[in-house]
Amino acid sequence: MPMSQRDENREIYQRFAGNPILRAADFPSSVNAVFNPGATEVNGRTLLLLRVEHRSGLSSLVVATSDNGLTGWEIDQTRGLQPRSDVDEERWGIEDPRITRIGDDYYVVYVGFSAYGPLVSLAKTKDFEHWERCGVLLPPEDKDAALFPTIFNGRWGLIHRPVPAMSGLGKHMWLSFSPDLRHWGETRVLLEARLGGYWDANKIGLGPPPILTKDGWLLCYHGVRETASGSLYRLGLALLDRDDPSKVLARSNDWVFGPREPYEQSGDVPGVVFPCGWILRDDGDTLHLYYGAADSVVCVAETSLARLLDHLKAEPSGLGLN
Ligand code: BMA
Repeated sequence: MPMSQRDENREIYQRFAGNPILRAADFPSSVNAVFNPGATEVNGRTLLLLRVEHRSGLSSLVVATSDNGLTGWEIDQTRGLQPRSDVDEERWGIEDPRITRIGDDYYVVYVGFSAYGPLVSLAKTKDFEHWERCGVLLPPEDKDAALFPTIFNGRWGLIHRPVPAMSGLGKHMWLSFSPDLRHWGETRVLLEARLGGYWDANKIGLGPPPILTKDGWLLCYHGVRETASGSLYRLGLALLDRDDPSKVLARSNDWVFGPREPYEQSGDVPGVVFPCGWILRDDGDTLHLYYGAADSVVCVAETSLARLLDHLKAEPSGLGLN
């Protein structure tokens, strides 16, 4: 894809020169912002499930599609998911969808902004027009959740990020399992936020759903650094065991993607790159990462799966693969 002029070879992700690919002005109606999309493929086209923040401040999810995943986006406001205003669980909107495809079914795990704080909910669809709501999976405060596309010994796996009462000790990524997508248990910490001066100290959360690779489950996660001028959201990588995803095989020491361009540095929340979806293309190596920039617009960056795995293997974290 045509890259941004400023992307040098040492960068693992190459930004698309046409970023942002979608913004509020692209909507026929007046909306505040469009960001943090889930991503998948439907009938050979790229489909983004956009978080659209209305001028009320509340968000809903709207479909946009494109033939090549980069240009020619068509927004379809008849498809997507609206919050249920008649229930407490979605009182203040729905946000940040992560899409996991299993066969012809798309499982969308999203954040419900409930009357009691953010929680994790699930809805199922085949066409992003007709939906089966599966209800709340985990109570507040919890978010940044996605399903694995595989069943582990008869159990579904879900990565999520609860905020416990003693969250001063760190907001970590957790893993839970369920036999039926309703009852969740076997809950344990999966990846801890680091401490001190690290880029991912104190608060981390999953980005897009895990991708299965020859070396295990690849994770992209965000780390939040608090600075004098606000929070900086940057991305790191981790790798989990294919059969037992509670085993962390590798984790990047350094962040691999962070806010840099003007559209990432200025907006409603400056200094944020926040991906909820990525798509591995048919060559098995090209990976498109779809992310919200500055909580205002939607962007895409490209990388190579092999390059991400090589990066993880070369990390000095002591968790390297052999
Ligand atoms: C997180 C989520 C995201 C948002 C990010 C930066 O907590 O709420 O939706 O993009 O903060 O504001």
